[in-house]
Amino acid sequence: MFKPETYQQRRKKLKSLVKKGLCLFPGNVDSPMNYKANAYPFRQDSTFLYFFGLDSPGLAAVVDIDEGQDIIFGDDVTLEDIIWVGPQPKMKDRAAAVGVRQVKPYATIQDYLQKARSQGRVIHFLPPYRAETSLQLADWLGLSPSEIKAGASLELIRAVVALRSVKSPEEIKEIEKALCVTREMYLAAIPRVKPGAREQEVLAFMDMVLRANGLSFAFPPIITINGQIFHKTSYGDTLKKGRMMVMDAGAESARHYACDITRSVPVGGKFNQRQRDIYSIVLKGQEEAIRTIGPGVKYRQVHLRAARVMAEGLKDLGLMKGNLDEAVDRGAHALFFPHGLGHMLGLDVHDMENLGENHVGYDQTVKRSEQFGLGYLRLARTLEPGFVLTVEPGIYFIPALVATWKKEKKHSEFINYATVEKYLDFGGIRIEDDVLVTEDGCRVLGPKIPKKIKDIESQFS
Ligand SMILES: [Mn+2]
Repeated sequence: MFKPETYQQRRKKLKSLVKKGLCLFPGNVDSPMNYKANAYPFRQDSTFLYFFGLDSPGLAAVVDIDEGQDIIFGDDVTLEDIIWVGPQPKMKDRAAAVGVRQVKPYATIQDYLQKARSQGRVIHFLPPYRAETSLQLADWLGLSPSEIKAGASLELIRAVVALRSVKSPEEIKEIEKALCVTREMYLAAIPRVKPGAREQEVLAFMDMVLRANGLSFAFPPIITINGQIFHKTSYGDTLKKGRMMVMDAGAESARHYACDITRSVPVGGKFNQRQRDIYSIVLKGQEEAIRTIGPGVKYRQVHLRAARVMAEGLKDLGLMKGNLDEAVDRGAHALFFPHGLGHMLGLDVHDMENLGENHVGYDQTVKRSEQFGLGYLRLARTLEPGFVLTVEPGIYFIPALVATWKKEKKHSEFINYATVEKYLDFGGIRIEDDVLVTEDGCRVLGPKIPKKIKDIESQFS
């Protein structure tokens, strides 16, 4: 946890942004895997962590704007709990550690909320993403789960997004701690990318570093020689020379801040000419994107800049042709780069995505595009100092997408399908780093993780 003042300050700012009523923050509960006592690893709700810091199931909290007070609802452990899980600090002391003086028994929250409702006060809550939370809110507020879904407070969503989007120095430190461990993970895993190994063996080396540091993954890692399948999270394929291993993974810090790094490594450690060509294009796109980032810049522009630079490289290789400004404007590059350049990063790897991507990554002036590829951009809005985001361009050869576009003669004035078809066994390459927007530009967070071709090759001996 941070200092109590950190949480007090955050709640104070929340009170200045939400005009009246009370803000209700249900914590997460244990979620059973196959029976109640065999639960998934507990992960506290990120917004609850942000305002109240306490990292255990069975808690809820209220920021009462009207009466200017903060309350945590939770129970001290019973003797039975102590027998099974050992002694725990008192709720009163736990609450004090996050600057909260008022603690009430968990069961009293229903009466508290009913009283507030009977007084006609507004109860703000965020859209729940777990069924248990929906049912809990429905029960507390006397609404149906579908009414809960529709009843989330836009005012609270906007306030939370405004606060959580700008990271404080202590939050950035957390992300960088996660990045230090993530670097170790990559240094352990990269030399294992050898022909004959399985993806899961490479993953095991990352896992070992994580566990030895007492941490876990911030999201299910992608460790695959089939990088053209974006969210492939099975690890059974055998590594073969000529394939690129795409590794997209990140540790979550002890205070639950995420990081998100991707490195693409040739199986066997030596880039062949084709891999060198495509890798250099992606790296150039990423470096140019990072150079473009700064306050006041729209992230959609950064995305399009990366796309334009990569299109140039693809044209040099004979994969694209024609007027590239027009090609990028019309979305032809999305054959190779169909996803967005990046997303916000913080307590969640896709930060605050549960509050609605359009509230986090878009604003009044930047609306989501309907174009294939560009429309997948999670973050498009104008950047501000304190934002932390990922920069992750990629080039992929997705056989089904190539076949469909070719058949439709889609963008045939910009794409040399005959040449593209020679790359259908290539897979994909993505390079990702985490970047902090500063007052005058940006800073790549964390220690350096091998990225240049020679630095990757030198990891293999
Ligand atoms: Mn990412």
